[in-house]
Amino acid sequence: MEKTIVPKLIVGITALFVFIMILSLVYTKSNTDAYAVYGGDAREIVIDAKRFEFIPNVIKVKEGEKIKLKINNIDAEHGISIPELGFEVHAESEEEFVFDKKGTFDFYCHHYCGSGHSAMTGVIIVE
Ligand SMILES: [Cu+2]
Repeated sequence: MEKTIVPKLIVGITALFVFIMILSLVYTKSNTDAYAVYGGDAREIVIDAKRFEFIPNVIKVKEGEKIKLKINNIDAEHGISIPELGFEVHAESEEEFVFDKKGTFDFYCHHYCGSGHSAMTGVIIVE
């Protein structure tokens, strides 16, 4: 009896371990993309804005990708400006952009929001 239970236990524990590993991999993957919600033909990226940071502050997009940038103001009115590309998202709004130029582009808050306002920056990497 014991001879058959032990190998089954080992197989069971191994299967459970593999299952947990796969789950954690899936979770890690989805967590890095926590702000991306796929829908329609544009990929939606929600950026939380609060004094004095953007979360996330590094955004990766693919060249030619259509993105719906949405700003979620947590404490005050903030905005997103990508001067090099001529893109702007105003407080409590969303805009769609096609990123058709490869490179790294700085973005800033363009609503004055206090003493640390100028520190509210981030980058969009188009690859
Ligand atoms: Cu701001």
